[in-house]
Amino acid sequence: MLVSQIRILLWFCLSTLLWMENARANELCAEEQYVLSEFDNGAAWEMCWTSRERENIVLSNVRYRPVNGEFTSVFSSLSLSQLHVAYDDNNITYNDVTQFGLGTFHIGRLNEADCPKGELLDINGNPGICKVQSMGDEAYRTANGAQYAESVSLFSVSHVGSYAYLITWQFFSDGSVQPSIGAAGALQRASEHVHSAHGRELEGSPEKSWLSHTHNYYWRMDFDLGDNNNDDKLSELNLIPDALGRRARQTQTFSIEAARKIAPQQMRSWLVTSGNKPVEEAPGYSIEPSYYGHKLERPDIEPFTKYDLFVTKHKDCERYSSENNKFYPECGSDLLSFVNEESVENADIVVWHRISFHHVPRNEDQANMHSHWDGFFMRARNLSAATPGHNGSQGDIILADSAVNDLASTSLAPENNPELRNPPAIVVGRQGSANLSWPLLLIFSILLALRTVRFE
Ligand SMILES: [Cu+2]
Repeated sequence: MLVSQIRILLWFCLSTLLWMENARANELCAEEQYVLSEFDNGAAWEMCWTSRERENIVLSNVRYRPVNGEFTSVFSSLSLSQLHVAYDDNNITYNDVTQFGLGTFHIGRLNEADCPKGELLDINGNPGICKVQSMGDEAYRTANGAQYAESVSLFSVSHVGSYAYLITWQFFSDGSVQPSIGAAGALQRASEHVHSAHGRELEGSPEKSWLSHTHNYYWRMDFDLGDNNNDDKLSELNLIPDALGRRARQTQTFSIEAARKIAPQQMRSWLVTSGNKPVEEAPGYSIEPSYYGHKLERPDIEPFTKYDLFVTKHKDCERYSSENNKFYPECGSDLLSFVNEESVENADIVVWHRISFHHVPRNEDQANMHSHWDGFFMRARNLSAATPGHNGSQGDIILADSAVNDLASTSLAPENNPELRNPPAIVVGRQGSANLSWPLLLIFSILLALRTVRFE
């Protein structure tokens, strides 16, 4: 009798906890579009996804939970805002997102072999997204062992013409984010001019030349760091060399909309920060153009191609980096027209970034092209006071037991090294939720035990 009463009580608790977990998902989006990934170091990402006809995957309500912290907003939305492909003969320019779209029937149907160790998510009833949590490569190594760069990736494949684009968003346990795109499929265009300087004649493909072209990938990041949507800032970091071989750091914060160029000579990067603290101290992200070997500039034809990074004041009708007015005639045509001196102070800002890949066809591109990966990093900056997860207790997990004993009297021991002692996570804002995993596990265990009792 007592056992059945306990069981009813526990089922009630279990239902309540499950309801609370679902309520958490529903707070942000429908359960089937909600993604939560928790990592060994205690950090986590949560977000919602949707598939649009033009952009395909759009992520929204993207939040990070630092080690020892609570969930806090990072982006209100992330999307690919254009796939601009300019051919070297300038006979044609594709704007794949607005011309064809990456969603609906362009979405590749994935199978388990496409998503090893991952989970397939359905887009309108078909498996179209692979979500995979990965140990990744080494994040860092100490004298006694390695910690791996845990991450969660979402990718989807869009077939446009002969190309297949593997569009990927990767979120790391240290709070960093890496958008990337793999260009695969097959070559698209050939010219009948066999010796064209704009292309190459390939083995087994006589009397034509396959044309060189530039893939310009444009990402749109609507940053919303912390609770306040209107206190994010974009700053540019330049390191200016002098005749004595030194470099001085210069930081400029933009007060109005701006269009900027990648400048490797000045080690240029950009910082997105939140709140009123000085830029150097404020929590945020550093945008690093890691793959900038090529760059398309056609100022006479498409002036917006002169620039690589833009900051604009958020507008719903500014969604595509080019051909925007095809769908939103009330707004500008391209990124450069969005930059029209509006203030970005105390405003919701959107950051746009372009990476170019110039593709000279190779014999090896036929019949199937290997994926050529391009992307960039948004690295967590000032989100944690020290290496995330490498605090005293986590150190014990990383290090073997014997190693911990060996270290007890050295400066590497957590108690002797202030940097290793519980570095407090800096929380950008508060959008907390209780971690319900433990109570759920406990109740499940007791219920299981009671089941066993009954069957005996
Ligand atoms: Cu190509």
